[in-house]
Amino acid sequence: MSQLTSDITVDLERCPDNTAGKFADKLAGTAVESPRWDVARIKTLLDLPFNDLIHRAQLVHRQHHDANAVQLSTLISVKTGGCPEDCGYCPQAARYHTDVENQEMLGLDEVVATAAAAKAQGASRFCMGAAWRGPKQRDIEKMTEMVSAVKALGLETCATLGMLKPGQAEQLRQAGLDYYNHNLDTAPEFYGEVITTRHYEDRLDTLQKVRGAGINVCCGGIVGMGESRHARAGLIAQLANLDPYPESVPINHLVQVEGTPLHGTVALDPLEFVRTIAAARITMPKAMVRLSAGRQEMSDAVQALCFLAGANSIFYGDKLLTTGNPEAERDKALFDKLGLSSI
Ligand code: SAM
Ligand code: DTB
Ligand code: SF4
Repeated sequence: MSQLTSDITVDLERCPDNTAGKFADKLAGTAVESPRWDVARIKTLLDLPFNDLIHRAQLVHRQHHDANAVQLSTLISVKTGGCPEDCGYCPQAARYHTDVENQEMLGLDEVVATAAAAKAQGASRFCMGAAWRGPKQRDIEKMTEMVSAVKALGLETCATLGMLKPGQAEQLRQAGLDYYNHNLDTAPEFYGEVITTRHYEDRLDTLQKVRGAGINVCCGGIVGMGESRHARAGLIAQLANLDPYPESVPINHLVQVEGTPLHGTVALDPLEFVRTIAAARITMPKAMVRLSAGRQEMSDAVQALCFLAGANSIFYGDKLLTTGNPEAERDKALFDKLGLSSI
């Protein structure tokens, strides 16, 4: 074992759960909480020989999860297109010319029927997304009806509606919302290359509102936007150092959509994506790590490596919000091939 690898091993054994780095540093009589995972430590993880990294991720994964169980989550876009924001990856931003057609908010019946069908297909979680900068009060009222009705079907509920104003998270919680998805998307250093109409701080602020209302935090990012490995370490560090770290961490691979600024970005080596999943698993042991957007373009072999690296949830159903996702039949065949069970 290399010196580097054995250092990391020692580190992880000392800090097997979300306690890494929580050692008080008594300097001049002042107790200072050191960051639990600084960027350099995560970069060291990402730089490990691939087999060592995956081995570490498997050890952590098996300590906290059933290694052969993967949660199925279905997505619905309850309000599509026409978004005022400028997220460089997003086909729903009004300012980019993509094939996405704007759609008014869906009605309650259609959402409930889609959720019931997803449950019948085996999904246990249902995530409702809207192309908003943030919801207006009348939107929240409709959303709370949807959340209650989906929850009543016995599904875990998640919503991703953009930035929240004071009081909105509480209303969603009261309706039965289990998780709120709001991604940091990338490292602070790269963020400005991708989005200018809202700031990193705004995102952290919404996450705090979600946490404050007692809703589980679902927060992750996108890989393959032209960022460096150092920036991927920076994203994972931001997520892992949230206190507590998110219960749910979606790792998306950029889906390149014609008309968006990030269309044409040089493709990322798929093994870099797998490494990012492994780093998420190691640094956030108990979280659900979700292999999210980008699976349609991934081989079965790369997806299998993602599961090996600690991913334990996928989006299930032939559409994400506006882009494609593998057909349910392809996923069933993949699960059979890998001996995975769905939860
Ligand atoms: N409008 C809300 C917001 O941005 O918070 C909620 C919906 S937004 C589409 C949810 C997340 O989807 C984004 O934060 C981003 O991480 C992800 N996403 C959007 N377009 C993507 C793409 N082309 N490839 C990968 N992930 C994407
Ligand atoms: C997340 O992190 N990924 C999902 C979910 N949260 C809402 C969204 C992926 C969207 C991919 C592009 C699209 O289909 O429009
Ligand atoms: Fe709007 Fe969300 Fe797309 Fe950004 S990611 S443009 S906020 S829908």
